[in-house]
Amino acid sequence: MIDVHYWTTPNGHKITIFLEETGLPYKLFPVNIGKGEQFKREFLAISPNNRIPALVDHDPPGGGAPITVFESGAMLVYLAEKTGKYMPGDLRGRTEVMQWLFWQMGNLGPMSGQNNHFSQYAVEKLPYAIDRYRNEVNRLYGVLNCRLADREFVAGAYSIADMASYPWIVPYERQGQKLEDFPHVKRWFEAIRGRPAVERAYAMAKEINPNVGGIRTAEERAILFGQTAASVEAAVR
Ligand SMILES: N[C@@H](CCC(=O)N[C@@H](CS)C(=O)NCC(=O)O)C(=O)O
Repeated sequence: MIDVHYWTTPNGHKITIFLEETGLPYKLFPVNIGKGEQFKREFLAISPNNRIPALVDHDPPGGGAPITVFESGAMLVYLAEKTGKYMPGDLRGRTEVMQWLFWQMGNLGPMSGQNNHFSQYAVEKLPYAIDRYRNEVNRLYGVLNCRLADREFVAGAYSIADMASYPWIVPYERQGQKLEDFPHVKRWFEAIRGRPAVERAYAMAKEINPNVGGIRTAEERAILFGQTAASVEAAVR
C-alpha cells in the first residue's frame, strides 16, 4: 500500500493520475495547505520542503523499510520505476521522458505558479509581474505546441512526462491562455482529459475539496504567502 500525502492542486493531480492509470493500491491523506497542515511535524518528516505531494511506500521493491519520496517529479520517476510503466526502459526513450519531465518541473510548473500568483492572488496588481509571467507561460505553451506538432504525446508514448504537464494546462483560462492558439496542445489536452483514469483523479479531487483552485480567506493567504525560513524552523523545532 502507498500512502499519498496530497492536496487538490496540479502537483497533487500528477500522482493520483499515475496511480489511477496503473491501479496501484494507495490511500490518500489530505493535507489542507490552506489550513497550514503542510507544517505538521509528521508531514515535514516526509516532505521537508513543506509542499505536497509526498508518498510513503510500505511495500518498496526489494523489501526493507518503507521508502518516502517528496517532489512530484521524483515521485513519478519512483512510481514508474517501481511498476515498469509510463517510462521506457531503454536509455534513449528514458532520456526523452526525463528531459520533458524536468522541463515541466523547472519551467511550466514554477512559471504557471508565479503567473497564477500575480494575476489571481496578489492583492496589489503589478502589471510588470503579471505581463512577465503571462508571457513566459505563453512562451512555454508555444514550446509544448511545437513539441506536439509531430507526435501524439510529449515523449512519444503516453508517459509520466504527460502526466506532469497536463495538470498545469488544465487551468489555462486562469493562466490567461487560449487553447485555440495552440492546436497541438489542444488535441493532446483533450485526449488526456478523456482518459478514464484522469477523469477519476479529478472527480476524487472535487470530492475532497469542492473549492479546487480557490484561495479565499485572509488566513489562507497569510499561511501560503507569508512564509519565511522561520515558518519551517518553528514547525520542526
Ligand atoms: N516542486 C514541487 C512543488 C510542490 C508545490 O508547490 N506544492 C504546493 C501545492 S501545488 C504546496 O504544497 N504548497 C504549500 C505551501 O505553499 O505551503 C513538486 O513538484 O512537488
